[in-house]
Amino acid sequence: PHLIVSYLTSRAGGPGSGKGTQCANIVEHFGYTHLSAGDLLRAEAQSGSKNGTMIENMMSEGVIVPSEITIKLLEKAMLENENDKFLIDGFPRNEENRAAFESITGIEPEFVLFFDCSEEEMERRLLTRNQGRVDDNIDTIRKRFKVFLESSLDVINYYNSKGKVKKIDAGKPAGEVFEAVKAVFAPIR
Ligand code: UP5
Ligand code: MG
Repeated sequence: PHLIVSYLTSRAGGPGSGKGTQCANIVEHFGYTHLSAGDLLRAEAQSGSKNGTMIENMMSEGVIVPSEITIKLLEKAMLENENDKFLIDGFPRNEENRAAFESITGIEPEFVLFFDCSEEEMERRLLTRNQGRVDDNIDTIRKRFKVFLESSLDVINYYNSKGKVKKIDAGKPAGEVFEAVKAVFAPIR
């Protein structure tokens, strides 16, 4: 609607690959507004809205919440913000999410950051995060990995075929990962 997005980046790494961590760095250095689909859904679940319980249950099973709910939250957050540079974290998670978002909003990402990390390392990170997330237990973590491989990788493949994916080795310490991220953002600053 009344929104001009000059750069919309969406990021798609597996659970625990460091999306949230690197988004915080990108915001600080490059002036983007960070929109984590997972954080928006967690807030919606806690707000006691009519979909709250369903969202909470779906997240504790590691499954993908219906597109219309997530897209509405993302759209609202973009409209409420004056920035025109958004960093969308953890969305789209499947091809249906992607197609629905693009057709409803008319927005396509400038590029997609793919944080490539081994499952062993992601599992280690999630099990030691300790922030009380309903999905940071070994059973749900395994389900999240399965959903990522079965559904989310399709989105990476789609954007890769359009030449939009920037792959980052996310298995290194966070500071080194950010050096690689900076190299992607610096030219478009
Ligand atoms: N850490 C980070 N980087 C590190 C590094 N380089 N070396 C060592 N440690 C590192 O990091 C995870 C932990 O690792 C932290 O303790 C961090 O300090 C450390 P973080 O930056 O939080 O990783 P991130 O990739 O953001 O992990 P997250 O768990 O948030 O990823 P998910 O993709 O699982 O979570 P998200 O919140 O995006 O989604 C959760 C659920 O919401 C989904 O399973 C799904 O049910 C639902 N959802 C939808 O349905 N639709 C959506 O569109 C989005 C989510
Ligand atoms: Mg996150």
